[in-house]
Amino acid sequence: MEKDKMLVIGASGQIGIELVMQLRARFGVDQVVAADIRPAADPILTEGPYEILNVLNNQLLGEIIKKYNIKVVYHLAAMLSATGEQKPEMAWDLNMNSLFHVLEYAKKGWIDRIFWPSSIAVFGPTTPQTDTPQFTICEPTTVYGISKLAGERWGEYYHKRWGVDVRSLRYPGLIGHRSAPGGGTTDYAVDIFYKAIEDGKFESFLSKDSRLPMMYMEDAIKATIDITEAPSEQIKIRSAYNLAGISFTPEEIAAKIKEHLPHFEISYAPDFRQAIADSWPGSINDEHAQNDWGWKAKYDLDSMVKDMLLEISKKKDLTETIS
Ligand code: AKB
Repeated sequence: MEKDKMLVIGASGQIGIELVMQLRARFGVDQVVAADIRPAADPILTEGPYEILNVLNNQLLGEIIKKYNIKVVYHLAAMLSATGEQKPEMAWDLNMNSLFHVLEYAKKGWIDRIFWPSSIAVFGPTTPQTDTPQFTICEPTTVYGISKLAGERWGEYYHKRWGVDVRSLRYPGLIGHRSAPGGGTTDYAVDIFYKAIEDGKFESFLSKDSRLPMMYMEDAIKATIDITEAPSEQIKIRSAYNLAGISFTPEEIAAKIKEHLPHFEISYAPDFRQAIADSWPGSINDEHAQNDWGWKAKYDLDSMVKDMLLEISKKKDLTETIS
């Protein structure tokens, strides 16, 4: 039997690069087509098929789906929370219309399965802030959050009405060493590692006690592949699953980094992103993901910080600076 071919849209982004690598390692290099609006951000991406694709170009998307006989689409392209507030119309256009393109190809039967990420940005100031339940008040205040919430509703609608097999996770802030995030409110939690290693100091754009849900990239990739590969009947929620990893504040992560880099100093200069962070919960309850398809995060703050410092200093040939 021919194995399902996969397309990763947004392959040059923070999650895309790592997802393509993992999928190719598991299913074979030629099974996974990487696509992005820009040329490959990492040479590893062009070890297999790589296509330049603006996902708003619906015709080209269709041609790529046909050309490779794609059956599974991971649609990661989106404008995130901070950039979305600078360009609200563009964010809405990209985040919504690209999703419709993919949903429609599934409705027409060209593709069989879709993974599309939602985010903790669907929550807002009226959401319970601690151990946020799966089913709760969602009144997002950012255009990104509004687009993700609308996308969740549309995903569930396409599933119920036309049987489209769409699966989604509410990603927390994602932390990885292979590629930089772009335009998010949780990006500080990646930058802090580079600045700690390179400069010994970091200025946080969030206040010291802004607690946010985060996750190490290895866990996020595992969750993404696990939910997409799970038997359809296990996926009982077709909007998006809550997903929990590690919750911490800038002060707490700085203290952890200081255990390895004693001279590291953090300072705080909150900017417009503070209001976005303040509207999001501090921790997430993901028992539905645990019960339905067996989700469990592996990394805690200790192991994530150790791994990030080690991997970044290896890249920079600075391993001896980490204790
Ligand atoms: C962002 O900060 O916008 C993203 C997210 C939480 O979805 N990382």
